[in-house]
Amino acid sequence: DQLRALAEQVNAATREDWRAAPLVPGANAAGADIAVGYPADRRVTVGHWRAADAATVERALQNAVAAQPQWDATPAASRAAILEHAADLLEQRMPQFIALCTREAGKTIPDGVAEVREAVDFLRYYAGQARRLFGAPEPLPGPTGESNTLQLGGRGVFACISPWNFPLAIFAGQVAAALAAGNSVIAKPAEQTNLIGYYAVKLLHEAGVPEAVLQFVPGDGATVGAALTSDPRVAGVAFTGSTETARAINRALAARDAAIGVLIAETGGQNALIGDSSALPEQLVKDALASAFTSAGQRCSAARVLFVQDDIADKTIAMLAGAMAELKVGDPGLLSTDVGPVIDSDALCLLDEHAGRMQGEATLIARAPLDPEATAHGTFFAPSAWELRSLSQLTRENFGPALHVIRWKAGELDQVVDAINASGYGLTLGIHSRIDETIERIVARARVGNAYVNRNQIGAVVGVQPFGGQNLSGTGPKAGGPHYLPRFATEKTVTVNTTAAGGNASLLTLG
Ligand code: UN1
Repeated sequence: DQLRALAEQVNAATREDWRAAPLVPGANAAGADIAVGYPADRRVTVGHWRAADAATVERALQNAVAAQPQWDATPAASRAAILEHAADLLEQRMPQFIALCTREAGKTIPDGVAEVREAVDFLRYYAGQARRLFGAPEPLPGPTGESNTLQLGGRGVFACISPWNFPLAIFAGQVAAALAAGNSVIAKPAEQTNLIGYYAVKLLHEAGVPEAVLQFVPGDGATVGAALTSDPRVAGVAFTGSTETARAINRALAARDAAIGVLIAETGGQNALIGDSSALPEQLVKDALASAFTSAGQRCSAARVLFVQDDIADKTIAMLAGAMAELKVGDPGLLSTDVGPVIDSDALCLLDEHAGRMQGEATLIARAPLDPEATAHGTFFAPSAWELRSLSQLTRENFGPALHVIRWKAGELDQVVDAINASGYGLTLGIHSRIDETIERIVARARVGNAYVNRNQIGAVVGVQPFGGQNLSGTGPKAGGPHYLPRFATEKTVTVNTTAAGGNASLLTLG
């Protein structure tokens, strides 16, 4: 009932004239308008945006450099209060932001709710952390006659390059951490979700972030993104997206004739779910479905491969096929929809290509039905599952509702984990087992960032399950964890001799 009432508010907040343009004080917003189509029905235009040109990016850099010292000198508690005010505003405007997520990103309404909640959580979490870490730095232990403190401050200008799959939550997480730490921010969201980025930046301005401290420069990675990451005035980049793009950003940050910029990247995954013969089949299938197909599989945390022990495999596969036949694929604005569209036609092409390859190499387990009328004009991919012989048949992350099943036999558990590690990715891992030794053995051997036991493996909660991977899956530190915010900061150790004598109390005492 609550969700139904919210859905009505979302519908009432849905508009077709959303507009985004660069938010850069002193720049002219010239250029052509680019139309944004509804992923569920490409004939519908939901809004327009205008890209930043080179002069606008240059102006944004100048503004950001000029504005940062004052923002850095603002007490951390004041910065935190602004971010907390933004969290309150976002909560009040949940229906509008869910409407934007549905119309621009094709998110279902429950996904939209989770998206806004996560954004609110990130704003409050980093605000709270900034109060503690920046407000009154804890004195370090040291000898008498000396005071030692570690003081945190902003690094300078941060570029926040956020993804379309969490256009509000990850955007808010990156921006909140960078701002809380005393940086000025230039936000360049993924092109697919510029409307959400624009309205989120406007909301942060309304909450009190100065316009030169948080600027919005929409555009593509090759021009706007590259202009930012190759510029020596940018001290660091927060990025979520592909491993390949993270590599390119890292090269750009190192190649500049300036300090090597900091990269904080969350990238892809080839996430596995392991079920052994002690797993409860209903629970395993339920969690496999949720992990693989929620958000149309467009989460880097999503399960891509289910490793099931052979003695429960037939039953599990039959139940999976049965459950997939019941999935409702269609308009994300309807509460009855389980799986919405994928983000755009490029994403659909890659998935279709993968399905074509699987046809020759794997056994189809199930494809969820697509209602031709509801899906004819959108970028829909029918949730699909195939049985594979080995993980090496997957050569890339398939970003969408595509699940793969591989059987394993007793005695092969270590090989299964080694194969998962050998993919090079290390983001999430699901384990379904009732045997403690098995669970411990898998957790110890797997090189992953987030392991989930007997539950689904998506939806990490800020501050509760710090999120992020190893190896090809990212640089760390984990988002929503205690070490993320300090990575956006410089550390200055300040040692003061509190006596009238010269010398070095540390050496005298400890040396
Ligand atoms: C991503 O999909 O880019 O745990 C990462 C989760 C989310 C994943 C975010 N926090 O499902």
